[in-house]
Amino acid sequence: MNERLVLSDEVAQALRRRKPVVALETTLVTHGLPHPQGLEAALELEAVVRAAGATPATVGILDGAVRVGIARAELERLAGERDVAKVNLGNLAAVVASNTPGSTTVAATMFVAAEAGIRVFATGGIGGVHRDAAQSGDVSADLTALGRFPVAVVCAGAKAILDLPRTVEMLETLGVPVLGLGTEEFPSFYRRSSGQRVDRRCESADELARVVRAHWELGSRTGVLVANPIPEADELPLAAYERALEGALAEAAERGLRGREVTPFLLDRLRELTGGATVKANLALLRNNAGVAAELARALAREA
Ligand code: PSU
Ligand code: MN
Repeated sequence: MNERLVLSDEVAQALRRRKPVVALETTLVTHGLPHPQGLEAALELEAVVRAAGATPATVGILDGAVRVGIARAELERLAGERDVAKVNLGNLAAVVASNTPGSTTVAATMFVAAEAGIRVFATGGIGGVHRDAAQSGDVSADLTALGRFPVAVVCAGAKAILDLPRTVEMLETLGVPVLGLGTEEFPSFYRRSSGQRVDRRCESADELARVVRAHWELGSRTGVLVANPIPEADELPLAAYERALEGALAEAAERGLRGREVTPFLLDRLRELTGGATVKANLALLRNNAGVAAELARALAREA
């Protein structure tokens, strides 16, 4: 393989033995959650994946290499360092070449997972088409990656900070199947509903695995999006959430924020404006997604 891509012994062995492996991203650790909750979340997600019978492969960039499966001390290092780069498809090479630490977004993690031969990946919510995309042109590279790399991404939909109808349209344009686990609706991260539809409702990990497998066996090389809604008990109350969202979006516009800083800014303002409720919801949906991803990886490994 590729010497810039360093697999931990555990991940390498699991892949060699065709055991179920679940990739995990690190941007949510460094940019999506406040310190030290990001680190705690990363460790907890690894534990959830293990408890469900799969091997976690947390992806990050350290010492000039992309690491697939990072040890606890390294994760602590990444979470503890300031100025960790948020890495997507465009700046990956620059961060690796400059020997600076980086955390991988959904886009970069999908790319790395595909290169490493990992088929399943759990995150919180994907990036998508931003609400002001008509002016700013801001469309997340997560969508590009979904259209390009054959990895099943388990998420709670896309954050409602985005333009969800246009995000769902774009997934269709890219030919990415959107499968709802126990739902017909595309979830909106902190909420179970969005008014948008999924392509197909599935009731179990086995059913998800059948569709995912069919997609790739047909010869498609795109990703598959598994939309797993936040548990009902963990949803944010709608009114409080909408108020906070309005405030956060207005502030981002006022400050003229652009590019990679937009999503972390909005997440952080939502946290402040809801008194930490968004972080609690975020952690709940992350755990939920890690569990489903592990089950999906196991179902895919069984059929292999
Ligand atoms: N979901 C979360 N927290 C996050 C993100 C997603 O719960 O921090 C991150 C993911 O890493 C995703 C990125 O890839 O935000 C999208 O950023 P952008 O909109 O700049 O593409
Ligand atoms: Mn963007």
